[in-house]
Order: sequence, then C-alpha cells, then structure tokens
Amino acid sequence: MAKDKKHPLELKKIKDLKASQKEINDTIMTTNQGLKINDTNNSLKSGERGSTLLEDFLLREKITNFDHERIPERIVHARGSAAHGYFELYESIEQFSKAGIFTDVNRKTPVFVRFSTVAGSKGSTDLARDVRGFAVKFYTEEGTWDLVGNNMPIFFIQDAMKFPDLIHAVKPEPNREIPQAASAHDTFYDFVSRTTETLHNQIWVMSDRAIPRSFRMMEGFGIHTFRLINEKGASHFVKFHWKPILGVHSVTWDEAVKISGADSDFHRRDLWDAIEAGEFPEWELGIQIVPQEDEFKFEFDLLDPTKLIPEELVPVQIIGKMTLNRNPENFFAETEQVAFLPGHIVPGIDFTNDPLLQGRLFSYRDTQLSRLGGPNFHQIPINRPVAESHNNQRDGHMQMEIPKGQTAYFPNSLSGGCPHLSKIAEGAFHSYEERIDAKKIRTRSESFNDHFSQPALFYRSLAPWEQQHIAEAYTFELGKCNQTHIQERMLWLVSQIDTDLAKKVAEGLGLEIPASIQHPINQAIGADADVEQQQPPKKKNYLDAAPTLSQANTKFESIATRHIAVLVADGFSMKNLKKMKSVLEKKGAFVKLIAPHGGKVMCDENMGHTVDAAIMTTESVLFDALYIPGGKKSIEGLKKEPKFIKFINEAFKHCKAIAVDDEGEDLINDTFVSQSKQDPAILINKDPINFVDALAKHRNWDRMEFVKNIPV
Ligand code: HDE
Repeated sequence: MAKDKKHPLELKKIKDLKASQKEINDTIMTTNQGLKINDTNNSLKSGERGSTLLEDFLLREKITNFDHERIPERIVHARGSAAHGYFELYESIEQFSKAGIFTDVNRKTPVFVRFSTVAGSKGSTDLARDVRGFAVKFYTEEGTWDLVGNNMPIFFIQDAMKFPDLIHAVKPEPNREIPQAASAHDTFYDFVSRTTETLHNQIWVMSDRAIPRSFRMMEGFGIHTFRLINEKGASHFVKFHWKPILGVHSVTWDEAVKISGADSDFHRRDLWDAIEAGEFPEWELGIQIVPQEDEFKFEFDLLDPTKLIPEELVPVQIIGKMTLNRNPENFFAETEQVAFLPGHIVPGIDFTNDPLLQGRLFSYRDTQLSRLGGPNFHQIPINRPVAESHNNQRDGHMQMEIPKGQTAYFPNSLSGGCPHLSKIAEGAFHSYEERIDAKKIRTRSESFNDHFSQPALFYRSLAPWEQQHIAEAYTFELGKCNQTHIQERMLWLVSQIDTDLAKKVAEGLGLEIPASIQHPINQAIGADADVEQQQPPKKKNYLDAAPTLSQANTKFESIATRHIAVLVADGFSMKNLKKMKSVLEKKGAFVKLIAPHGGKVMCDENMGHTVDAAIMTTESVLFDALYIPGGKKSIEGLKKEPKFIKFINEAFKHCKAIAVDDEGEDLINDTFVSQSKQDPAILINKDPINFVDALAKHRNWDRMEFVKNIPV
C-alpha cells in the first residue's frame, strides 16, 4: 500500500517551507495580472489635493477584492477552529469493513478536523454553553470520508424536517437579534418544551459537556447508527466514538462566563498553542458494533438519533488513533472554506435509514453551493481528495481546472470510453442492498416515542457535582426566560426526568412545579397536537446507571498542556520555583509567570526573569492551577496589588489545585483558601509531585459545597 503517500497539502507545505524564505525576500508586489506595482499607499488623483480618478485600476482592484472578502458564514457551526493531522489504524477490522482505512494498518491517512460551536456567529465566544461540532475529513486513498459529528452522542431531533425549527428557536430572536450564542431565551425553551424529543440532548447541554476545558479534552461522536460493510457484503451496525487521550474535562459556568470576557478565543488559542508547542492533540477512534440480527434487541430504536447505546450494553472497541500535528496556514482558505458532507463515504461504510441522517445527506451539499459559490467547491485545495477524480461534470461557477478533450458524456467511443466504470470487486462503491417493502408514509415510528428514559439514565449516571452543575444550568437558562408558562412547562418536563432536579430548579426560579401541563408533550403526533392532552412519558429503566456517561470516570492521568499561573513579584524564591517548574515542565505542563508588571521580575538570586503576563492583562480563569513560591519581599509585593487576592480566590472557588511554599502561605492567609487548608488540592510546603497529582485530577469537586457561598 502507498504508505508514504502524502496529501497534496502536505507536499505543498514542504515545498512552501523551502520556498518561503526566498518568497519573503524576493517576491515583488504585482496586480492580479502580474503587473509590478510601485505604490500601494496612494490613489491616483487630479493633483496632490484633487479628487481620485476613476482611471485608478490599482485602487479599484485592491478595493473590489476587499469588498468581496467575506463569504456567507455557516448557518450553523459558524464559529470554528481546525487543524491538520493523520489517522492510524491499530488493527484491521476486516471482519466488519472492507474500507482501506479500516483494514490497512500501514496507512497514515491525512485528516483535517474542524471543531465548532453551533448557535453563535463567526465572531462569537468560544465558551458559549453549546454543543461542539467535531467534523473529521479523512483523505483516504479510495476517496474522502467525512465523519461530521458532535461532542455529544445524541441529537436534539429525530427527523430532518425539524431542523430549521430547532435552529430558528435557538438562534437570536428574529425581531431584535438577541441573544448571541446562547440558548437561554424564550424561543428556545418554547420549542424545547413542546418538542420532547429534544430533552435528551438538552440535558447534555445543561451538563459540563457543553463548556469544555479544551477541544482537546472532548469526546466526539458520529451520533447516527451507520453500517460497516465487509468484503462479503455483510452489514454490521456501528456507532463511532472519539476518545481524547487527555480525558474529558470541563470548566465551570462561572469560569465560562468570565473566560468569554477575558479571552473569547480561549479554545481556538488553546488548540493552536498546543500544536505549536508540539503537544499534539490525540483521540482514539472507537466503534460499537451491533450485528444485523440484533437490530431489535434494544429498548430503543437504533435509527433514533436521540438515543445512545450505553457502553455498558455494547462496549466501545478502540481501533485507531488520530493525531493533530499541524495548524492551518490560512484561516480562510482552510478552516473557513472546508466543506464537510455526511454524504462523503467510501466502500466499506454505508448509511442507515436514520431519518435525521437521511436529511443531512441533502443539506450539506445544498448549503455549500451558496456558501462557497457554486458546484466546484471540491476543487478548493482543502476540499480536494487525495484519490484522483475523473468524471464528465463540467463548467459552473469557479471552475478551476481545464478539462481536456472532446467528450463530456458516458458512454462514449471518441475518448476510448473514458472515464470508464469499475467493478465492485475493483473497489467501486455499491450501496448496501437493504430490503425495503413499505408504504410511502409521512409519520414517526412508534419506536421513537420514549423521550424520557435516556435523559433520566444520563442524570442518574452522573456524580453529585455533575448533577449540581445541571441543576444550576437549568436554573440559569430558565431564569433567563421571560415567560412563566414556558418556565413552568419546562419544570414539569424536568420533573419527569428527575423530581429532585426539578425541585432544585423550581426553588431557584421561585416557581412551583405544575401538577400537569396542558398541550401535548410530543409534537410529533402532528395535527392532533392542537388537542389538549396528557401523554404520560414512557420510562424504561433498562439500566440503573451507565457510569461511562460521567466525566468522573474519565482519564485523570496527564497534566500535559495544563497552564499553571505562578504568582511572583521581585524577590521570589528561585530555589522553590526551579524545583516546582522542573517537575511540572517534565510532565508537559506550561508554566507562566504572572507579576505586578510586565517586562522582567527579579528573583532572590538577583536574576531577571521574563514575565509572561502582567496581572492587569490576565485572569485566573485562564489557568488550570496556581503556584506561589516563597520569598518575603515577593509576597509583600503581591499583597500590594488586590487583583492577586481576587486571582487566588477565583482559582479556589473553581476548585483548582493551589500550591504555596514558605512565605507564600502568608498570601493565602488573606484569601478564602485560609479556611480550607485541609483540602487535598491545597498544598502547603508539599513536594511538587503532590501538586502534579492534584492537577491531574483536574479539579477537587469535593470543595464545591464549601466554596458555593464565597462572594467571588
Ligand atoms: Fe449539521 N449542518 N445538520 N449536524 N453540522 C451543518 O453544513 C444539518 C447535524 C454538524 O465544521 C451545515 O457546511 C441538518 C447532526 C457539524 O464545517 C448544514 C441537520 C450533527 C457541522 C447542516 C443537521 C451535525 C454541521 C452548516 C439535521 C452531528 C459543521 C454549514 C438533518 C452528527 C461542519 C455546513 C464544519 C454543519 C445541516 C444535524 C454536525 C446547514 C439539516 C445530527 C459538526 O448543512
């Protein structure tokens, strides 16, 4: 197999690197036609102080190009960040799939991955409470495969027909374009409370999954049930999972709100910086396989995208790893112009009849036609396959090739029958021959009707701190709604998921949980929806809990790429810092010096150290943990600047690890930390390895109850 085959973009990069220095030095500015230019600062005028002449083609070319620099942003997932990388298979799964990417362990398949929020515009904050897109383009030798997923394993709706309603409800309200990148408003909960199939994805959005610490610390899911097809043509159902090597970690809502102000590019920067530092983000690819004959074995329908298959029922088999090792060189050309299409599959992978997936197969190409200006968007470098393409498609806006020859039809004899067809045995795509014998009908399958069991399972499976975060999130979101009847309807629905949860939320809202609600709880029943009725939710307790759904059971091994704030002023203890820093950096953490001012800060050995950030330019929420080395003079200096106290109190409130040495203890005595010195993540004069252990646990959530009422 072509082990060393490189994607054209990778080859170009190597070539570019060689050429770049020469280009930077030698390239002469020209017009788009190659005409050399000697002035790009002044327009052509009738005299030094006269009017600009229409004749000025240099001005017109420059401004016209600028006027058309923007293209329509994506209708959803507008805000995104992306990176290049590759996928490697651990072992062949040829018993399930004939796809080269799943059978050839010697391949290094190039990928381009775009992460995104859903609701916000292109310039909105990274830390919005939202689902994250997780779209992977595999440039395989047999053609491009796009796995266009999210960071949550289920979706809001069951049928593509509801997608415009869902998005219209969550986007800013159309009369006043408020709120931006937020689901906390009346129209969204009006829709959710009348469309109970949304409740499962909705409770995931209320969970910490919706405010990740990093793109690098989120799971990814293909969501829909797909098929894998083997060489014999046999089909297995499959769900795809991405498992981050760094584990699944989130920030708190209070941090998310503050990060949005302190650095609205937080996730974008984090991804970029990690790759630049050589700390390449990695995910393992997992599959859940369900044999064809087990299609009806579950309490839910495999075709229903609002349901997940608990890993406790069908374990995830890890089959390979994806590594992101290169940042894009141009945001627009790559991250903005990339076009993902769920319809891009390769032999060995196929669709199912999931009615959401089926609608997506139409939507993505359709949207790219207007977003990228015509049918030739596959010719844009980032969208080009590595597999060669030949067909009789011609012309259209932005045709960038020069197709040669007399013929553009099939069959032909004038071009020797080319391009010719190939046989299935030679790798041609062939749809799985599913037997269909049914009425043409516009309805929803009865088997999709249970909207409560899985949200309840999810809630039951979480740790107490995760459940508390969910209660707070519902209270915040519903508290932002202005209409009491919408809040009450939501309270009733939440009470059907979990009574205690609903009670907590009701208390926060200052409302009673209604005994019942009017109007249908399931709009999917169509025209009858106008009839007032009470449909009891069908709950199926097929599992007491699914621990794999909880972030409490993720990986807590690595501190690589964690950001540690070290608070220092002139006179800090060099000995302490050196000891701590060497341990942290050996484990891949990023250590940053925060001082009262920028420039240099002096240690007690009279050496100047470059400050990474002056306290006025940074915030506690941008760091994972903090360390205060001793040094009497340094502590006195830090005490003079009140923001250091706020900085420490916030880190404490957000349950982060805090280490202090020697006189550092004096500083924390002025903060709320002093009331909690027994906390295992507060380390006073302890060996650095204890700090590493506390940091690897991400947060000490046991502190949550204690810090709940501290006024920070
Ligand atoms: Fe999308 N979705 N979607 N979606 N989606 C788009 O395509 C759509 C759905 C997802 O980084 C759009 O190129 C419909 C599920 C991601 O470029 C659009 C339906 C899942 C991205 C579109 C869904 C997704 C998109 C907007 C219901 C998870 C960003 C721009 C039938 C499995 C990809 C674009 C990127 C983008 C339509 C449902 C994930 C309008 C009609 C379910 C990650 O075509």
